[in-house]
Amino acid sequence: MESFKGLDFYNLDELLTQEEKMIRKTVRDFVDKELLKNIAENYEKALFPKELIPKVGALGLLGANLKGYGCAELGNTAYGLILQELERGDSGLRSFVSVQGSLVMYHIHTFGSEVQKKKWLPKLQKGEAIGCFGLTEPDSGSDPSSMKTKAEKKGGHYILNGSKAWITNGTVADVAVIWARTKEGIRGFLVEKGTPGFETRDIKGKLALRASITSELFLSDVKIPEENLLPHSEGLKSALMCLNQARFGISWGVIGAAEACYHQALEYSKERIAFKKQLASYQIVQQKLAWMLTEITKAQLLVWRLSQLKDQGTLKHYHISLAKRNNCWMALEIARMARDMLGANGTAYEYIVGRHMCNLEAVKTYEGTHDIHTLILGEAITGIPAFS
Ligand code: TGC
Ligand code: FAD
Repeated sequence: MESFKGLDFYNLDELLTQEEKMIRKTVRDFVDKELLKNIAENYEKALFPKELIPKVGALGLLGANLKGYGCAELGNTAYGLILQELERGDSGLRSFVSVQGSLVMYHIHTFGSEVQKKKWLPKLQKGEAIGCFGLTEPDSGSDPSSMKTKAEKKGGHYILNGSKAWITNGTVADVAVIWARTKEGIRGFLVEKGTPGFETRDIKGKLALRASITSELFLSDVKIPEENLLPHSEGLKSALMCLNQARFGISWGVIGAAEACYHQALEYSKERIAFKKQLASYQIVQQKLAWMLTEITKAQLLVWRLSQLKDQGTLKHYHISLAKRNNCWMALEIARMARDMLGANGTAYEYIVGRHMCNLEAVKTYEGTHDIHTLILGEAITGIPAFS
């Protein structure tokens, strides 16, 4: 089959700078050479390709849209294109880069002290340290405001008790951002690997994101110095601000997975013969391809505008919800349709569509489910919150 050339039905490349196109090409080549060669096997064996971490660090992909501390200081379109190309390969590596950059580094960058920034950001940027972001708990995902994890101030320390579930990178993280309830409200803390009372365990048997590490975190009388409180994090709002960054990246990223599925479905239907003719010659198949192309093009236009709004500082969280909700739905529907168009072959690891389809089920759920983003939009439209 032909190698991937991108999908640009509306000549949107005309809106990109030379630098943005060069960055996209660099990441596209990296994904082709380094990620795709082993991803089917990694997925089957449920292995995250850890060996790629120093490479994504060296390419400047971690925290790429942040300023200072060794970060690449790229614009938001370039950052989006990076995530798009990574997710064309697999949502797992894109998740790693999203969590490290948008949830952990952004969090320390925005709410941390200068000491915390100098200690962690350069190492996280190079991939020499790994971070995770612990918001979800076994009994609360969509509703993080009912978290049970507590942090009690005792002298110059905080004592943390509780647990977190479904945390990307949990068992390999050198530093965990832990959200916990204090007398003053919900705050973010840095808990370092090896701190007594802090244990992690991988979640096994996942159907989705198998080439990604997902873990449980357990905190039992974990004593951390008060300097590990993120001094500028204030309430759940600070956590939600981190989610905005990751949701923005996911809105871009899933377009890559959708493009990969479209490309494979198109190539397959041109080669596969049924009833003595190419599949691509049948009207039902062409209708499916036309629908896919239309939805991908609409999604590309959404994120292009989203990046403009982010660059000019006028982006609102409900703008991001519209794109996260639409683009995850679009990518998942395209992956399901492409899987179907490949018949039985679509269920095999040799083809990419089944893997993307399973991944996208999780991507639609994390960072706010489809329903939660519907409710966020409902509140933006009516002014009436309908979460509870
Ligand atoms: P609510 O009372 O609505 O809001 C509390 C305060 O925060 C403000 N706010 C936001 N601010 C910035 N960004 C946002 N997205 C915001 N959403 C709300 C809000 O205006 C209010 O401010 P103020 O000044 O009045 O205090 O809070 P709520 O408890 O009712 O919850 C709202 C809800 C349901 C939308 C929110 O909790 C939510 O988004 N839930 C979904 C949880 C979620 O997305 N979890 C993701 C965990 S991390 C993850 O999944 C990583 S996956 C790995 C990867 O990224 O690859
Ligand atoms: P629930 O909140 O229990 O929702 C179950 C169903 O109920 C959903 O369909 C939901 O839409 C619906 N629902 C909930 N509330 C309402 C309502 N008010 N009205 C109507 N319907 C409603 N979390 C982190 O903190 N850090 C991570 O790094 C992280 N990584 C993840 C990696 C993976 C692979 C996965 C699968 C999840 C990860 N998560 C992470 C957790 C993720 O954010 C949550 O799974 C997600 O927020 C949904 O929460 P839940 O699973 O508890 O579902």
